[in-house]
Amino acid sequence: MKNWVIEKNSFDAVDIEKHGSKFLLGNGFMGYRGTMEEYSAEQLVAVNLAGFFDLAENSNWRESVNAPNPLYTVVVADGIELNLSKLEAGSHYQSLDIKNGIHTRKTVFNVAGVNITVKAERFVSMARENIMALKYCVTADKDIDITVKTGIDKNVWDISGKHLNYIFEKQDNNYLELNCETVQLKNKLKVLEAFVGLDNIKNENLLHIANISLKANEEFEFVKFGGVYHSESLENINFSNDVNAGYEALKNEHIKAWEKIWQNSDVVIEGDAVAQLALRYSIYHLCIIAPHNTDKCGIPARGLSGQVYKGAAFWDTEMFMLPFFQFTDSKVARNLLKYRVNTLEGAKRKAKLLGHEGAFFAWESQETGDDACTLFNVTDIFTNRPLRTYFMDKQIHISADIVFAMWDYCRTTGDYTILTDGGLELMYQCMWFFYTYSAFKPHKNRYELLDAIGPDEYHERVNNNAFTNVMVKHAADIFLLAIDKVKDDNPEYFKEFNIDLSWAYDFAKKLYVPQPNEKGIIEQFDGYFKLEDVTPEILKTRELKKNEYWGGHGLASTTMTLKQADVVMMLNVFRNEYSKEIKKANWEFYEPYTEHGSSLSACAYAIVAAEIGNTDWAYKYFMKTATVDLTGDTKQYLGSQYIGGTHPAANGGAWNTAILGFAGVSFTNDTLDISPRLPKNWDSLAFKLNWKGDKLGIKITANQVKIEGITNSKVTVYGEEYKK
Ligand code: IFM
Repeated sequence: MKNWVIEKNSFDAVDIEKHGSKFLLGNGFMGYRGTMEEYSAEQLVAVNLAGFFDLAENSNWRESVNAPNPLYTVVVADGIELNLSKLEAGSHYQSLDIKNGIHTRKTVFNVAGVNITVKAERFVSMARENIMALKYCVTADKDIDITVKTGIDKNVWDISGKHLNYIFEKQDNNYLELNCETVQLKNKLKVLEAFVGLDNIKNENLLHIANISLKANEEFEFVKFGGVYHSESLENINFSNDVNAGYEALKNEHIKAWEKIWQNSDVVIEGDAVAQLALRYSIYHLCIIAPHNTDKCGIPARGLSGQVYKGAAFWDTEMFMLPFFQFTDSKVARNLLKYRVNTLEGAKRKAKLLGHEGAFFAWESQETGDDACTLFNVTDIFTNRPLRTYFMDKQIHISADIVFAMWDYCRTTGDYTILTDGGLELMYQCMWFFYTYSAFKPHKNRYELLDAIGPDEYHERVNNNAFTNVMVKHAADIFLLAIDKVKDDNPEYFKEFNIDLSWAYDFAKKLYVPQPNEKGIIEQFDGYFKLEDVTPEILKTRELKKNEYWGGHGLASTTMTLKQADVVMMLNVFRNEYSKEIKKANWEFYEPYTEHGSSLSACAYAIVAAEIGNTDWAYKYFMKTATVDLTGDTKQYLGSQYIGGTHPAANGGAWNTAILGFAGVSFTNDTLDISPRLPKNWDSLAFKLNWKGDKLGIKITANQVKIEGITNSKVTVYGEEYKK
């Protein structure tokens, strides 16, 4: 592995699924899986679209739509298709250049005693979001006749059924067009394709077919372009201009767009090449799925690597990815928050549907904000029956996570306009939801949050989950601060909120916040300490079947084994509010019980480990997080539900660990503090941060912190005002 390149020098069919995610391209509008040009649905090719959803006939849930693949290309020689998944190759190389967002492959096939080399390079334009391009080159060591078939592949990989009806297609000489409609809402999708460099073609079933007499050692090369359009982009199609710009010009502007992205988001680690690449790779993944130009969609939990988790956005965005965006690309951060504002009506509908008031945001959010999460979200491995899960109706912390994230965005960027752009209304609706959801216990003079699920999804319907209660308490405080802020900054707008908010003050004051016991441990929820004292290792020995689901009424539910960081997640989020002793006690207590069955877990343990000075563990968990999509070493099934793909929350968690954990970046309302504790093997760590309008350049070495770019903001190092 070079510093910016992920590569693989061999081929094994078992890696097809994993490599589709590992070598993913994307630009926020669409993702293109790391598959070979000749692959089709069976090899899990996907042009996965952000924010475009459908419900297939006879399916239980809506999912994101995969578009037909306009880069499909295959060579046939001596009647044999040069398809890596079916034909043994003499050699094979695949790479992803994460600096420039470029995928390449080089495969040598042997057909009838002739070595035929296929080389291809492709990118999904970061400069023009509807456009992708491919350069394809074939050579042979002896003269041979070949046929090139290239066009739009209508054979689309779908997890839950067919989503597109093909309405009409057009094929001119070097140009193909496929017009589709989604099954449920009849939304339109258009896929265009064009090539340059093929002669004497015949067009058949959306394929250009060219017969070529290849001369020994002469390169035969052509380029092609794909355009994918839906929603607003249908109104501004400029495909012939894009094609006329030419491959190299499109590639150059794409590279320039990436250069701009890395200028703000790169993090440089000296002394540890493996961590460096893993962290850059994580950042790459965040950038290829970011909604750069829209506030109509969130970031799917599996990025744009496919339809897993229905292409929906979870709390993953606010709690794991948003810190990266708010510090490096505030436009994307604002888009993400505005998307939540735009889906507030859906959150209100969900609350109403479940008999609540206010706004209960979707656990799995698609374009309208109605919950895509079903009541039966896991399939039982033993009976193949759907299992009742309570993720949708009880994971209430989601509404508080969003309030928290919005305030964090305001404080770091100094941009509070989101509050008067629907943000304050969102906060109000969320807090009204929590207030009306809570139970007031008169004998204890406190509000409690009963019947909820915290981050640890193995324990459903618990009372006073510490993470949830603390998060909601902060959201309640934030709402009151936001009210004051708007009152000061925008009295005209505030008039709308000049209503009786005494309930909100009372709720913020009296909401029960679980406290550490005499040993300093915070109980994950009421009664957790009374559960059977069993760790994941022991639980594993009780399993009857692989992929058995431990949640619901499953193995973990009566034990202390937890799926993912819960109390430790809380200590990570609110790291300034708990002492080192409390953090240490809880980290050490909960760590043995944590399965890390979710890729969201390790980064919380990494950051808190860094906080308590346990840099070895911090490093171990950091690497687990940062390499998750490189190794592909994650759970692939939840019950019998396939959950493979990329892991954006972990990608965000890797950045968070480096910056918030190792660099020790934290902030209060007006001050950014940097209190580093670098891993022993790192010589230095350098990165950029946007802080209240300043673009800070920070470099940390063993005995120095150097900061550039402070103009108006306040920055401290280990609590002392920074002096040059
Ligand atoms: O949001 C997470 C959840 O915390 C654990 N299961 C997977 C979801 C999507 O990443």
